[in-house]
Amino acid sequence: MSYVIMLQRKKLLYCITAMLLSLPQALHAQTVRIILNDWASQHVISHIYSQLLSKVNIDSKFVPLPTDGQWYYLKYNYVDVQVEVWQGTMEDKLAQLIASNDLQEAGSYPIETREDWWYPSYVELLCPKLPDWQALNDCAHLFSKGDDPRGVYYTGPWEKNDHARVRALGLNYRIESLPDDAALVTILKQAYKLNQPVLLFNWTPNWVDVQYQGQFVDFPAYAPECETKPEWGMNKQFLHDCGNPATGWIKKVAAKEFPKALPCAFSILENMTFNSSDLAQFALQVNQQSQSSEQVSIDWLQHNPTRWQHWLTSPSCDNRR
Ligand code: TMO
Repeated sequence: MSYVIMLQRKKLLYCITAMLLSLPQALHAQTVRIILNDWASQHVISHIYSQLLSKVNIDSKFVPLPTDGQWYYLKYNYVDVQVEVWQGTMEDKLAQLIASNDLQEAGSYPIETREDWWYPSYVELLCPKLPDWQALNDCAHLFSKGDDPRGVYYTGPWEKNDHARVRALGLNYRIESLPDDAALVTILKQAYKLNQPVLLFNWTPNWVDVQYQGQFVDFPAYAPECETKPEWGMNKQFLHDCGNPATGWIKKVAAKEFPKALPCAFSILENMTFNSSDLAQFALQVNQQSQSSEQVSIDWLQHNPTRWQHWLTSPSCDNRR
């Protein structure tokens, strides 16, 4: 008998300890932690979301994280939201966390994306068989630098499979990884000014759509098996003998607990939507016109009340405005 009582006491003690331990967590949960990655439109939308939250009296803060590192933080609830998850660069990890029920999707934007190797149109005068990827090796010298005869492909911190693709497709290229979109912008602008061949990671929608003419390289068409079954595709030994999806999605995601913890904030995330020209315009203002992403977000909210006002009107936000 006394043994049972002791057990129950112990249980109670555990309960109280657990409650005390989770208290800071619960208080903390009121501030929405928004992930900032490393390209312009993602920054602008993060700022817009933060300001929408402030209109319903919800605090938020930004947590800078690389795309690769963000999944751990989302899974363990150290951050709440990522507003721009692109298929071409982030599908693998996203799919894993959805499959293990560790992440909450919050809808897609009505946007068709592409993220892949890209060159300005004037390069085709020197390498007319482009955009076919099989032209790349014959034209490697156009993109080489210094004594190394291999072509150079510039990319950012996002794309994970380039080395594997270079190997699987036998490309005579080396990869230079740059820290963020601004570094890629510098390379592209410089080459464009001098009409020099350049091969770099680009995506659409982006400011480049509005300012420059260019093409994505056509690699063998993407299929999910290309990344999971070595025997798929032209190289029977290696994965990644294909391009990125030619029409990819962009999704919004949240930590698993977020919808329950802050239903109003989650409903705003779900309602918030942007189209291709919005994203291209955001990138243009930041990457080309040197405006801060915060300023771009303030301007957008000022000029587009009819777009966002109804994003704040879900019943879960009723007592907040
Ligand atoms: C994820 N990104 C837009 C940089 O390709």
